[in-house]
Amino acid sequence: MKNSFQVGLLAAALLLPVGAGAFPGHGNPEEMEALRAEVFAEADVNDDGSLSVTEFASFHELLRARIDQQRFAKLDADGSGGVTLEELDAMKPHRGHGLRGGRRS
Ligand SMILES: [Ca+2]
Repeated sequence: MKNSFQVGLLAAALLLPVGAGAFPGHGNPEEMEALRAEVFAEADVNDDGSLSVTEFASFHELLRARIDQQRFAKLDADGSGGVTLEELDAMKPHRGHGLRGGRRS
């Protein structure tokens, strides 16, 4: 019982840093805020200042697409239009502010 609980905690802990690293805007709240406002305006098709259920769904899709675009651009260090394994690896060390950063071996 205890073991499966601990394994569950470990699994959750291992997933956290990856999840945080998935959103480049996390390091810059102002950038993220600006992006959100921009995407909100884009998703608000009838321009009434609020999102309908349909607009809300498209807001999420648009936001995700924009975040993916930004993330890709940051990963593609040489601007080749493709991300290599080395470029992916290069992003890792500076993001390690999770559990790994606290426990050095
Ligand atoms: Ca609207």
